[in-house]
Amino acid sequence: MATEQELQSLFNTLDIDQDGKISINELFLSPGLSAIISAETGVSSPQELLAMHGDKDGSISFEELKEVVKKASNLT
Ligand SMILES: [Ca+2]
Repeated sequence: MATEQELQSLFNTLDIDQDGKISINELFLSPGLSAIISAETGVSSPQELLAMHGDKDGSISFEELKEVVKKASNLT
């Protein structure tokens, strides 16, 4: 379970180049954090998260991430 604030904080930490999107490379650079996001969204791996919900360029925005977490009912 996470609040939107916690999710935003996670997102910012993962978004190393701060372009507002989390890329597959950034997920690989922070395996611990990406595992948390994986758990929050109910998918088995960050890679799957990007494949299912990310943009065509293989990255995911905060809004997209938030939607996925909402659907997984983990956003308090
Ligand atoms: Ca980024």
